[in-house]
Amino acid sequence: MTNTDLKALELLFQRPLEPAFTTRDSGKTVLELPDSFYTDRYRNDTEEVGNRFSKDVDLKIPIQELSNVPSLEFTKKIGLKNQFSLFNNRHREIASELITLFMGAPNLRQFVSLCVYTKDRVNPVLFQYAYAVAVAHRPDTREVPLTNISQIFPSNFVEPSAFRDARQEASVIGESGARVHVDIPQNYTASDREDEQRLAYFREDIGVNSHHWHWHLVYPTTGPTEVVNKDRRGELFYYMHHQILARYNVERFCNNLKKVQPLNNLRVEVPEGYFPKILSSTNNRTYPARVTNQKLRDVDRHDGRVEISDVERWRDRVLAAIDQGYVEDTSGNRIALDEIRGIDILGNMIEATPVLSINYNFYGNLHNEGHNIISFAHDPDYRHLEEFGVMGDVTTAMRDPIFYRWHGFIDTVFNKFKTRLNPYNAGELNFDGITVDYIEAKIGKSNTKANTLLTYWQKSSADLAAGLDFGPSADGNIFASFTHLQNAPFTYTFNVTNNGARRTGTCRIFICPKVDERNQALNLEEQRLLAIEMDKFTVDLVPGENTIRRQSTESSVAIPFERSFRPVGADYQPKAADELARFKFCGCGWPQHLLLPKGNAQGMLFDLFVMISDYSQDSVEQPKTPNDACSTAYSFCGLKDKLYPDRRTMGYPFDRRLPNANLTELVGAFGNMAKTDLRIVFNDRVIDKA
Ligand SMILES: [Cu+2]
Repeated sequence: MTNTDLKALELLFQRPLEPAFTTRDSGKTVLELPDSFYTDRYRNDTEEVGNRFSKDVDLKIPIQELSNVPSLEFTKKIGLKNQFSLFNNRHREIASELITLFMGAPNLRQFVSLCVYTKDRVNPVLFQYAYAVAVAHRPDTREVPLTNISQIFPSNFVEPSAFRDARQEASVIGESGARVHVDIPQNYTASDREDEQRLAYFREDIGVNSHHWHWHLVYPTTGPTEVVNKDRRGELFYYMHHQILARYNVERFCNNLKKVQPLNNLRVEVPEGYFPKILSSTNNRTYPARVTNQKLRDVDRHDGRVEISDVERWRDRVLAAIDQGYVEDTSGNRIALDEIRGIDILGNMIEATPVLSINYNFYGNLHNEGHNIISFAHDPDYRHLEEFGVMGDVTTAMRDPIFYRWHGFIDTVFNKFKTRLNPYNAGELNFDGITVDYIEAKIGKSNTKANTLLTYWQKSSADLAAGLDFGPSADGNIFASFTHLQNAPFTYTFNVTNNGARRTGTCRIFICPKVDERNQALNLEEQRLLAIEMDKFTVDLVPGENTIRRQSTESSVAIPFERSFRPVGADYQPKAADELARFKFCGCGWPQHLLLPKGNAQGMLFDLFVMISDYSQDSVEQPKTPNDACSTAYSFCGLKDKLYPDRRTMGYPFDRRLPNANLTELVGAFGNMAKTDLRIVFNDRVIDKA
């Protein structure tokens, strides 16, 4: 791939609402379109328009004619100014067709041409989604980094009044080259009268929401089979969302709130209201709010229909299948829900993906349609001409407290299945001859106490200019500062004795809360369901003593802040291949700054748990596809073009019941496990990022 191709692909992520012929990259680069590419609006002035935008540019990228001009009629059901939703069946089908079209472009140049041609003719959010999915999955765009969604559509992520300030500042500062810093306030969606507001820092975090978008981009529910049918996709749907719920519930304990109440009854009023305040880029309106005590109703709109009774029927069929221990496919064959494949079948069936569900007509579309019913609660029959609320959009759904109630319900369904399986037995848990003798977690500085970890507020800034359709001609100058939770980096140290020959183990680190919001001790079953995965990695164990050290920043679940907000624009121009690899960041992964729960001022108590399992039972024979530099957060996101790199079911050993009465007995019974008390202390100070 040449740098020009790379550049063209990168430019398509910028300024999503402006026509393709306008300059990008701080006015330095322009795409030169064939006349036939101009939409009707500009067709008569192609020369004038073309000249105007190519005057002072450094780089003109000529775009090839299309060998095959596609009909885009099928996209017209989503208007250019409509909201686009991955939960909407019709939207998903259109997206799937567009992805198929993009995947089918015969070569890279034609792919670029096709995307440039399509960009100004379809809904901009639909385009960005289908384009990103294609870039993430085409073999010839492997090297192209995906731009973080918060940089493409910043208004979906931050308080809109900040943009007014930015616009003003930008016009004053103009082209002086100075950086505009805009402060994004915390706590703008509700006051402290609303208890749920205590979790706003988590729900409205930019990293959390962009992770969620990215996950659903890597794991779409519809599209060409090679894009949808990924190894253990359904299981990962369960596990990634299960971990989000565990983290959210623990975060609630830290803030003196009880666990989320699963939304298992759609017929009663929903006490949690939510007023998002953020703007949709496509129609410049705020996302609709949901008032306190809103009743959910059947949805009957031109863009979708679903009855609450549909969802209830699917729910009952899914639960019946779990109770019976098997599902029925479309020919009536019974397929057992066993320990290995059962969870994967259920994941694809409950989400649901029509491509992979074992019986889409019968088990329906439980999770997605729940999102729809909730997201249209304010205008279920379109009488007020309102679009969906934040629950209808994967970039914004996690902002709303009800997301966790709905997913809390979905999670209880999966947990019911897991609880029906036999508890793990000794043979499935032990690793003969391996003993973990000592474990600790310690903050880097030498004078700190072991097993006391620290969280605080940090003020960081991200460049959001690429997605802003206003401002000085110099992009890359608008920085938004926002305050988010942060943790002091720490190191795990484990001493392990190997009484056998040299071998490999998988080190699995979790933290489990010891008490709930009332300071009541949790039992093993409760701890198991709230266990937070912190890290997973392989270790080489020589005979005798081994000391294992691991940095918190190396975690297999998280990606660093810088990776969530990769710089875009003119300054970002990697050239050599190795440099490219270094820059090749991908946005799927839990944000590192939320790796630890907040804890509290007194120090919230956890069990730090480590287990070393037998790698010969864990390892997976991988296909010989090239390694992908960016996929470090594999626990939640898998590996690109590879199998999920751990043969055990996800969440092992906490995904099934355990044979002991409590965690102390479990660790006592198995030498390859150990635990220690861990305290997470929250320091209520804001520290500027250096
Ligand atoms: Cu999701």
